[in-house]
Amino acid sequence: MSRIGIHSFVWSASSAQGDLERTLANTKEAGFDLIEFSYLDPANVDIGRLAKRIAELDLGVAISIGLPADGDISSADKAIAAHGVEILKRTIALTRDLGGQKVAGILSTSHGLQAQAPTRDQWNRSAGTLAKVAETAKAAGVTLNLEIVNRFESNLLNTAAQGLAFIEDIGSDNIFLHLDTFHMNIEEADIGLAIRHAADKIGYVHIGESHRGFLGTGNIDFAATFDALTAIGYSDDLSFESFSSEIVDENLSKKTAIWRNLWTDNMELARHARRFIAIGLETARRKAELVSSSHQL
Ligand SMILES: [Mn+2]
Repeated sequence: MSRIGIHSFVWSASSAQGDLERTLANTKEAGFDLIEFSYLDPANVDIGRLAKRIAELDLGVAISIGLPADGDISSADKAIAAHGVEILKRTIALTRDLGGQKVAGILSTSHGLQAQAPTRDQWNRSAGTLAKVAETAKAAGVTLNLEIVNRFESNLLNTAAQGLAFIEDIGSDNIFLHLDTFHMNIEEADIGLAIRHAADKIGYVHIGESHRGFLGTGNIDFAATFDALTAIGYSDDLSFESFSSEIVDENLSKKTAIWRNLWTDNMELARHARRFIAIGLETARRKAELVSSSHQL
């Protein structure tokens, strides 16, 4: 059974201890199994206490980031690339210290609109670096899950097939794909077919609507998405991701172009998403049972 998670920015973009603990309480109250902290800045956080609270609430935890322009591991600038490695290593350690097993997000390049086409050198530099970072992650009991995002947010990996080729080049068994329905809806020929194609390399999934608001109120074919996840036997984590101008993170809100207020009541949004994903998965399972049942007399 997949754990159903929620992106922390549904609740708050703050890294203050009180806000983080409220985020955990809200996550539990809305019925989720896992919290995905994004850009968690540990400067003013008692990590031991936060880890204890996560364990007490019986929640899973994952951390997602997008590398910044001055920490792009695909850069030819050695100082920039080294800064990226430092960020990745810090994120791995933080994930481990919170009791988590997954680092997700845009890890192969910087997050944001690029003015240049990608190059083979850029690909090779990123792959070579990730091969080493994957070993650090493995020693910490953490996997790296590369989020495949649309063309406006990265120039290197925009489809699951590109991600598979990239992982093959890296040659590590500790790197997986982090797929996201919002991005897949823009770039993939077919979300369901792409999920089936990537099958056993999928380590993390974001469930987000085409406008990033309430699930089912946009144009994403969630029935096909849940059917494909069921068909490949996906039992790993699925997290709901939604953004509104209601919760603003200076960095991420701009990079992801969150200009509209798509919701104001985050508890209502979260409870709806939890039900939507659970019913979607259950419906897919029931359909799969029906089509495989011979109903022999
Ligand atoms: Mn995402």
